[in-house]
Amino acid sequence: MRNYELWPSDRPSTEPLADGAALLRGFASRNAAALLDAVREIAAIAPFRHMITPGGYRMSVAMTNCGEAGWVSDATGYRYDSHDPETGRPWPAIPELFMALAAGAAAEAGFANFTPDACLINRYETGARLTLHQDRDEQDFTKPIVSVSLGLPAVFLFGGSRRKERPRRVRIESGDVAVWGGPARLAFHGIAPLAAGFDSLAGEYRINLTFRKAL
Ligand code: MD3
Ligand code: FE
Repeated sequence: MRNYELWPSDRPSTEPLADGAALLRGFASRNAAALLDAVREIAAIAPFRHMITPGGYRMSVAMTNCGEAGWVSDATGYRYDSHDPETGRPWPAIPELFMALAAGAAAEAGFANFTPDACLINRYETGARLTLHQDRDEQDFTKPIVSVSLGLPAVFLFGGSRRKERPRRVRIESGDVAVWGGPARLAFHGIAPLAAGFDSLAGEYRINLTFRKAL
């Protein structure tokens, strides 16, 4: 994997989303091309696949991982696994550029020394969506989750700690980074069905990186 320099944002702006959650608009925009190059290198080793939910549904979002632990779903449930079940090989390492970006964004939002060991990579095509859920397969909920949006824009659904609370809708664009920690760490969230479009770097896709401390 070639090494890329982390470029600082050219238009820093932080929007508070909720207690513990911040949206860093454009935080990753100058690194988008390098991040997408790295995603292609990862996917050459651990290909994108549509996982099956424990309920037996094929997810519309295609996924892969890098890091010591990768998030997987199959008929037996959700888990973090050190190996890719499709290839039997360990997940590729998290590139230095990813680590620097995740730690930098977390620090900007008030979470010092964030060292993720898992990076789930989601690929959305037209119509793909993620229904409201909580991320609770990780060991330590005091650590934040950092998410990086690349490619086509999307509508992020951000609810409360109970599923019945009606979610807010926030439009997110390529280069936007969100940090979810503290009281927001277990908030329900999802992605509305992706609208068709074309992005000069990612083509017909939206790519999302979520950095987690899973182990
Ligand atoms: C809010 N991914 O992979 S990232 C996921 O854009 C996931 O692909 C979405 O939800 C995506 O699990 C949204 C934003 C996100 C991630 C974790 C959160 C929002 C969160 C944890 C708590 C609250
Ligand atoms: Fe999630």
